[in-house]
Amino acid sequence: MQLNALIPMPISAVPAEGAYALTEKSRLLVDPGNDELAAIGCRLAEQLRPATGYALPVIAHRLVRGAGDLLLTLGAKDVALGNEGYELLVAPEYVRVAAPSPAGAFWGVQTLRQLLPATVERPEPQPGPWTIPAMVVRDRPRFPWRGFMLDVARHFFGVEEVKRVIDLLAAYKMNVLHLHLTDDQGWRIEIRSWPRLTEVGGSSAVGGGDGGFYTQEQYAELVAYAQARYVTVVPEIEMPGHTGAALAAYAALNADGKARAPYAGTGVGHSSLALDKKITYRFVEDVIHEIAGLTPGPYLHIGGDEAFLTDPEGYRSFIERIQDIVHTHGKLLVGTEEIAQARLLPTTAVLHWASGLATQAVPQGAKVIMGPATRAYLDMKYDASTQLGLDWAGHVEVADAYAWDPATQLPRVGESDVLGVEALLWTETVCSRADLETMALPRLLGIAEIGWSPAAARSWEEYKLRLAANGPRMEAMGRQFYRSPAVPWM
Ligand code: TNX
Repeated sequence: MQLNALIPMPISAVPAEGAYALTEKSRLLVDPGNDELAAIGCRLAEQLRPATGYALPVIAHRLVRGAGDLLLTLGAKDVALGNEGYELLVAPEYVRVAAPSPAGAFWGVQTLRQLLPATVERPEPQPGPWTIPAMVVRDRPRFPWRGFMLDVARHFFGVEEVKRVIDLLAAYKMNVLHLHLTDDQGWRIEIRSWPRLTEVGGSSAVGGGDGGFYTQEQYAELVAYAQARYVTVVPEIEMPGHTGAALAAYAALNADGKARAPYAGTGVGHSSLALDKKITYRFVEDVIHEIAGLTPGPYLHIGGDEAFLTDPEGYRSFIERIQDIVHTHGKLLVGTEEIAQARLLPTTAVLHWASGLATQAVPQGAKVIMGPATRAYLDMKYDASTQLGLDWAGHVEVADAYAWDPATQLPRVGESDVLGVEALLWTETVCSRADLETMALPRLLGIAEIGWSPAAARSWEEYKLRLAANGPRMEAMGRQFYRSPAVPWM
């Protein structure tokens, strides 16, 4: 029963005799001497305590296990599990999550959570019982990049809201949060050497709202929160287009030396950094320097799309120059597929969203992240009756977001050229938590599965039943979601 509700579907799950029960005597036993594993155990205990009401002590000790105990161990030496794989043994007497790495153990714990009744996600005591049918799960992801982009520039989302997003990503084994931090309508991250970026650029939003921004302390808190959940934050500072907020903050960045007015509309392609001004490169250097310092992860994203005000040659040399700056700061570049028109380093990755330009990245050795707008843009309306959202890429029903494969999207971009998948939520029409969740859910779960589960095992007819079974779980987590008529919700 619960096995049929897992998302993403594991590579293999073999049922066995009997069932495990979590009880008030259960303890969480973790390998001694490993703080990271102990932290994963503590987080699991925190998640299970409210609904179960059990004490669930976390004990870093190789104790003889007792009935009902949960074990987390890095004892799995199986190289086939890779960096993020795990083995989950559910026996009548105990449960053991074994992985070669803490990340794998963390993903194994997420599977374990989903095997418990959905009510375990509720914030207040529930009757239980907390049983799981015995089984052995062996699992690992298909792609290393399983991403979600949140546009905090068009409408701002504060620290608590983004933490809720991180919780959601982690629950479905997504491991990249790409934050679109700057655009025409807003600049959302404090840059100490250029304070007007947030003083001026932070105070606008689509529709003329209040805006907002993260101080560097707040941003660091978000990054740490994500890191503790094995989610890498990829910051995006968009350039050379989509720079209206910076151009409003600093007159000198404009080609004509005049500050632009703050922009609250939803048009695109009408702003550009001045590619032939020296100050532009000092600005980019300073910003990348500060952002790199806030980023433990390997990637910095520079956007690069819809740079309609630049000529092709100027655009190419600008991107190459920025790529060098990012590289000099010890980071790897990510951009939209337009940057593949420039000379790319083989460590660079490009996002495919709406053209075939990503194919030009592959002969250069660069990798492709698949986020086709017709499948993975969570700001597209589900159908004609959807209140929020846009429709320039068509309607994206829940089945459309699920029934596609990253390795067959573009000619000459095959499995080994693909770094992973990304679901993107642009927020021109998305203002609140409810808006965010009803556009992201349930389509995000489909993209999570595409990034994790083998293609051969996937079919919409089977998936929609698991998705239906996930309805009560999303509800128990306090999430809003779109009840597509194509899904037989329970
Ligand atoms: C295109 S996707 C854009 C965004 C918009 C989005 C709306 C991309 C790289 N550029 O600036 O917000 O469409 O769907």
